[in-house]
Amino acid sequence: MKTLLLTGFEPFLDFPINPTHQIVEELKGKELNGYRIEGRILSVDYNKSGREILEHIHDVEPDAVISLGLAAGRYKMTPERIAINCNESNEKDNEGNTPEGDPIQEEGPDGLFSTLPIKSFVEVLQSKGYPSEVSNTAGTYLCNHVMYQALYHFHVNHQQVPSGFVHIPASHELAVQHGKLPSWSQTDLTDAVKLIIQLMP
Ligand code: PCA
Repeated sequence: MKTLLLTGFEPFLDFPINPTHQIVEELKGKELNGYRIEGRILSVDYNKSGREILEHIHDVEPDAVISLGLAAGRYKMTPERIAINCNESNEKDNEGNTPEGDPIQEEGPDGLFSTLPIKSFVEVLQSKGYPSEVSNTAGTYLCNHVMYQALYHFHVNHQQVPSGFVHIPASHELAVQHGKLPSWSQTDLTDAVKLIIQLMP
């Protein structure tokens, strides 16, 4: 059986919970579409999260990687098209880092495209009534960082492992605690991720 590495993140900034954590907890160990799901939670730390995802790739030897991140304020499920070679944030990560446009990989290309079937993800989600569109920017915070690190790893090692990132909206639970966010039910968030896993080659 093939293996899918599914990653989420710990809470960060003023978001007391991260719904990606719950999705990963729910799906880890399950078998879907011929994949056994290995779930891992990443730190929100520019100095750690890239190393963590590479360690998980090394340990799990996945046939595919889907990373999930919270995009609080977005109301659609948004597969990301591209990761850029840049760390920048005015807002602190969980260790207080605020990089100012440093490259993620000194020798890396400016951008690396997702190798997930992002158009098919959007089509299937929309066909089931879930708001979804391709996003053309993953920002320059930890989600972009992790997406770039995984894609760069497969790029330099010439490995054809589908890999990429999907940003998700807040859950109702998070929205109530936070006070000002569009949200989906946690069940819908998890079901939407199951739908995209069903499309993995
Ligand atoms: N979302 C952040 C980092 C962690 C997360 O879940 C981001 O969009 O970069």
